[in-house]
Amino acid sequence: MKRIPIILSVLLSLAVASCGGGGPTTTINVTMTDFQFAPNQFTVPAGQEITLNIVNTGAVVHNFVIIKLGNTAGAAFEDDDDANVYWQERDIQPGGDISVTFIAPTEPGEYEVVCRTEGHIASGMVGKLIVVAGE
Ligand SMILES: [Cu+2]
Repeated sequence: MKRIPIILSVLLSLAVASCGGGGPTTTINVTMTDFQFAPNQFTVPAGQEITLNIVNTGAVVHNFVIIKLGNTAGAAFEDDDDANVYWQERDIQPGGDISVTFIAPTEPGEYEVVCRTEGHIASGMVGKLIVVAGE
């Protein structure tokens, strides 16, 4: 009778170990359209180098701008938002694709991602970078 709890605990630990999918990734693939990021939510491990692969399938220039934790660009990216930029890749041309790297913030939390081209936030070019603590 004492074996049942042992078997259960083995099964439970196997189940926990297999739940790795959907976790943080060090590679982000994002497609920019007029006017969206697809996908628009990215989960990355804190402090790690992240490879960002961007394709712009839209007809206009787009940008990938990460806003510092606790800040927001609001309804429009203005000059005074520059001070709140954590990292950015600017002027990805229509039809263009690039691969760049950046270091994820060390502080876990939800960071706003926007396109700073005038009018694009209002048109829906916002996303979320979710930074999770490393293990
Ligand atoms: Cu844009």
